Formats: sequence, C-alpha cells, structure tokens
Amino acid sequence: MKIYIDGQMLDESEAKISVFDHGLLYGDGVFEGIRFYSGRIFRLHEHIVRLYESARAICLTIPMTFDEMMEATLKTVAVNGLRDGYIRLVITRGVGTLGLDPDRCPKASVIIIAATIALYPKERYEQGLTLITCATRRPTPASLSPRVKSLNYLNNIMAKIESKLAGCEEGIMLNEQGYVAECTGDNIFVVKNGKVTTPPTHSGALDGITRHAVMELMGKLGIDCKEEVMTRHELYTADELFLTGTAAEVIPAVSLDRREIGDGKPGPMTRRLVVEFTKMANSEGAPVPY
Ligand code: PXG
Repeated sequence: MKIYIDGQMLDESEAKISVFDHGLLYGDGVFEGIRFYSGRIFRLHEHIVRLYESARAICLTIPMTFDEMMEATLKTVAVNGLRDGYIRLVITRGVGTLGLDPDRCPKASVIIIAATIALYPKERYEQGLTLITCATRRPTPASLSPRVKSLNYLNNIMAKIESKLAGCEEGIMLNEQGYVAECTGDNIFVVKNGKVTTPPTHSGALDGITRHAVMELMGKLGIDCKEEVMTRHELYTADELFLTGTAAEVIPAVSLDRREIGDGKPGPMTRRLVVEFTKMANSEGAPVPY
C-alpha cells in the first residue's frame, strides 16, 4: 500500500510521522473519511469542502489548494489500484515543540490513506443494530463545535466504549440539554407514519455527508423528510430507526436501551433506503484516474 504524506507516495512501512507532530501530541488536526465505489469517489467535493471548513474553524492552514487536495486524493486511490474502499484524509498541525502553541508548528502535514473498511458485521445490515443511550454527552458548541471533524474523538470513543460495555454496537449521544444529537460516528434518522425526521446539526450532530445524500435521495423519491429537534421519546416510539455515515452507509437499528423499536426488525423504509443508497453510491462520484 502506498500512502501519501506531504507530497510523497510512501510504502506503508515508511509512512511515519514525527513524535513531535501536534496531531499526535494534542489531537490537533482535522480529518475526513470518504468512500469510493466502482472506481469513483463518492461526494469528494463535499468532503473536501468540509475538510477545509473544519481546518478554518481551528485556524489551521492546509498547505495545499482545494484543487491540489482533490487531485492528491484521486491519485492516492489510483496508485493503489483500488476500485472500492475508504479514504482517510488527515491534516495535522504538523511538527512542533512540546507545548500547546500551534505557532510552533511551521507547516501542517497532509496524510492520505486509501484502504478498505468494514464498520459493522454484514449480518447487522440485515438484522439491525442494538443501541443504548450513552451517558457521555456531545460537547456544547461553546467548547468545540461538533461540526468540526477534529482529530480529537475521545468524546465519541468514550461513548462507543459505553455502548460496547452495555453489549450494544452503537449508542445515541444526547446534547447538554438532553436532546438527541447523533450516534458515536453516524447520524440518526427516525421513521414514523411514513415520514422521516433527523436532528438538526445545531442539536450537536456532525453535518454528515451521507445524511445529506440520503435526504437528497428521499427528496427525489418523494419521501417526506425534515430536521426536527427530538428527545428519546421520538426514538422509543418510532416505527423504524436507521443510521447514516460514510463507513456505515445506511444501517437499521432495531432496539434502544433494550426496548424494541417498532416490531424489532428492520422496516420497509430503511430497507428501501439501503437499496436506493447503494444504487446512488454506485452511480455517481469523481472518476479515479487509473
Ligand atoms: N457523526 C460523526 C461524529 C462522525 O464522525 C458521521 C456522523 C457521519 O458523517 P458522514 O459525513 O461520514 O456521513 C461521522 C463520520 C473513520 C470514521 O474511522 C469516520 C466517521 C465515523 C466513524 C469512523 O474514518 N465520521
């Protein structure tokens, strides 16, 4: 596998970063997770836009233009000869000295990995995930905006650990006010009486690209979908729940806090959207220049 680091394509064994990189020392940096299907990168432009916005929000200057970043991403997939897989784009603050001050890092580092990913076991897509409500809350935007896809994912990791200790695959994260925000690495959707709702980003969700794609898809299919502030009540009383994310794609959830959702099986709306999303993902995207 060849990995892109700061303009070079390196073998995996040589693809290393300094122990003085502030991405490692302080989680100071931003990232993206992007999928490609059948030789085309899904929503590449949107992911790169979000990457630059995350960087801007933390005053991190990416030492490449938007177009150079698009090109480097496409090239990394091409060099590895992959047709289906997952890209991890990481921008770190770069090499500095000990001490928080980001001004001690003269240049940000750009890392692009093209590989494969399987987030949940295949049978989960057919049987659905089990969820708990995590005690760990999404941080308020006053401390760090949940819209920044930063290298600091401990909040989500703590919630993931909680979910797994409870014997579940995923967890619902609430915001400080107790409203539903999202899952630990996926957005959440509720289906009720044929209508679909999802929490707005100001409830503490990452502005998911899969979330957008699925909302767009529902628009085309004539399915009513709205953003709504919600509590756990809407989740417990839903007909169906499903999650969206780049790695997870569209996946049903069939229980929350040991309570069955609907009839405890993946519902017709979710199953339809899984099929339609797969079609969408395989029919668009930026072509990889092999
Ligand atoms: N919420 C959070 C907190 C996320 O990190 C999503 C929602 C879904 O957004 P997208 O744009 O992917 O539809 C994410 C996505 C990884 C990895 O290992 C990345 C995410 C989640 C889990 C794992 O690259 N980010």
